[in-house]
Amino acid sequence: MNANFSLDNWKFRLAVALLAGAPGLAAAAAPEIANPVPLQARGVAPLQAESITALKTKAPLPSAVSGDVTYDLNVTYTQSQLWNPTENRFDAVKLRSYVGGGVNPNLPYVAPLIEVYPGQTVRMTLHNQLPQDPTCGTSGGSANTPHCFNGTNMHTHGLWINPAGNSDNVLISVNPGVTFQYEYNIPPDHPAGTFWYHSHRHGSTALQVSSGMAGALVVRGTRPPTATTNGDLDTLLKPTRAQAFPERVLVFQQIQYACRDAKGKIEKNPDGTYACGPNEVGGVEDYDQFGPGTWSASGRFTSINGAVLGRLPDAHTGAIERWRMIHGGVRDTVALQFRKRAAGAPEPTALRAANAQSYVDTNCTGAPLTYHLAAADGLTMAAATKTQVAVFQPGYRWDALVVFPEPGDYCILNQVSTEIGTTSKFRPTQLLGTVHVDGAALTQDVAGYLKSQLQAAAAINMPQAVRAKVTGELGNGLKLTSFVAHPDVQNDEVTGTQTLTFNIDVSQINETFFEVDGKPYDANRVDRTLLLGGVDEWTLSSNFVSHPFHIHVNPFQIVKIIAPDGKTDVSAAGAVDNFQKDSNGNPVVDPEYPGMKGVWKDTLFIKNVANGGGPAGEYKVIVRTRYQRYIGDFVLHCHILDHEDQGMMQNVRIALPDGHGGVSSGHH
Ligand SMILES: [Cu+2]
Repeated sequence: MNANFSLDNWKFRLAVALLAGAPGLAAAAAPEIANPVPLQARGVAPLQAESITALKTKAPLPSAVSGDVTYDLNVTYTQSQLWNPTENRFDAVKLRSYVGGGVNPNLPYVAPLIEVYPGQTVRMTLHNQLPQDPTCGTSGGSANTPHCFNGTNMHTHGLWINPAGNSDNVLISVNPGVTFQYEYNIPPDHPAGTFWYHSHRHGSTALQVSSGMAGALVVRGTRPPTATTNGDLDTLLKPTRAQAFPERVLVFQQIQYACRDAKGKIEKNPDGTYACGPNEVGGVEDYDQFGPGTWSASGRFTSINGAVLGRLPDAHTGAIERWRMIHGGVRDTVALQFRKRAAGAPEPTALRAANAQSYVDTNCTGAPLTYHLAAADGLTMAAATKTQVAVFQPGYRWDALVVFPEPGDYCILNQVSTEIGTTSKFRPTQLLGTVHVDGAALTQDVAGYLKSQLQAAAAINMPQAVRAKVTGELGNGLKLTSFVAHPDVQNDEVTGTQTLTFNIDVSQINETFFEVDGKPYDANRVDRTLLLGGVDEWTLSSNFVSHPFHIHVNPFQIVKIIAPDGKTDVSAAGAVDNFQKDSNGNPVVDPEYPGMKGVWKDTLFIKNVANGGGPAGEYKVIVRTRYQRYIGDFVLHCHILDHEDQGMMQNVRIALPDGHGGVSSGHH
């Protein structure tokens, strides 16, 4: 059968396969990767009507937005299929998923896109329609043993909103049969940017997110900079006649489905990759699917917007595209790189572990594409930063400004990523998808072109009062100073310190403990009480392997990251982080930290590069955060979500000061 990658052809084959009642048997090309379908708001007009297949050009920005946007999401088992490049066919799967108005029935394992403006209230009604779990609540056991997989809740990752009550509260369980309406008041001064949402019920988080229960949440901005205030990057990237600034929203997911034999054991191929027979249905049903090395060993592919090894809508040379990218996976790094594919290369069909790398080596042979990172975890950076690889840990977002300089086909690669949870294993490059580019080749280098095009956009889009300032900043190292949401935390603002150490205690023979500061999570313990209005400097480290730190509510600013030598600040622009050694003892250069100084984030990798852990491999990560506006109880945790489920989490409380230097408690 001749591989044909057109969407219509794929849809036709899918329809035939579904009519035949054997979705697992379809042999067809992988689907086109559209932007996620916007979740249809109930009772109000959607913010933006848009094609699901075409690359999106943003609608004109409204001048002011307020009121409610009301969304409904059902949590339910969904039977569908996922492309399996290893077998060159679709596998039938049945996975817990979010179902809401607008979900693409062919790609159901990515949640719909939610869009909101600062000043609006999102009312999201979550209907848990998963079946009752008879084992839940009867078996006892530790809260840090994953349990009750059909209980759920909702987290709006990165939103700077109230963590309590019916807002961004993850300390509740929405059990099967229960409906709950979350109410997210997005304050008028909330930054615009790329955020996401996912389930966060302690004990089922990894299992549900690895089933695809994650989606993009974009806060759109309409506020240009003024003489006295910074503005939204969206206002600079408004379409002009010369540049449409099209946008892609890309959710990377690691859907680690498996088929099980009669005894419940995961079925595997001789090479150790997960195996599903043509008549079997894959699922994510237990925590033996998670652990160090399990993702790469499974042979599964990181999906983009629910599609495995798909093709993005075409791009055009010279178009400045905003790629809003979200790592919605569970535990493995994605190191994103683009390389032009050799002319005449075959489409990637069967990519068994043995030949997946050789396909990349033979065909994805262009030089790595240079692109620019403009926002980290949704927050616009002080300058657009040139890179050839963006390192995503679970929970990370990067907004990139991508310009393809030449026509042709490009490989989208997860380039030789370090595996989280171990420090010495490397996996081969994984092809995640392709994008076709048409048009004439650029005659200018990408950085110079970007600068001149953004300056031209500033001349049109920026108000007179700030036009010269913004143009000057862009001309001076592509600075985006006028679009940064939070002012730098100054030395004299800091009112206190916090320290945090991740650890995995493997000293016990029968049980492994996942800990923060030497203790597994206890739902009934408040681990830190922080003062509203305070500004803390945190020192973060890991005693054993590396973990992505995530804290809810207030973002933090990276001050410095000290390498295991105790002196090198690897967060500085141009720093070289080569303190990790490969299995031959040679240093490995890690692009993860250099350039992070001053960046605002909500999730950050805390490295330990010593095999076996301990202080010899510890990085000291210094960040600062302000506790503003919101009080209440919430969590910080490792964003390797099976670590979180097993106890690598703390309860955090922000409380009012008592007016006498202490913490207010009760009514006194
Ligand atoms: Cu961890």
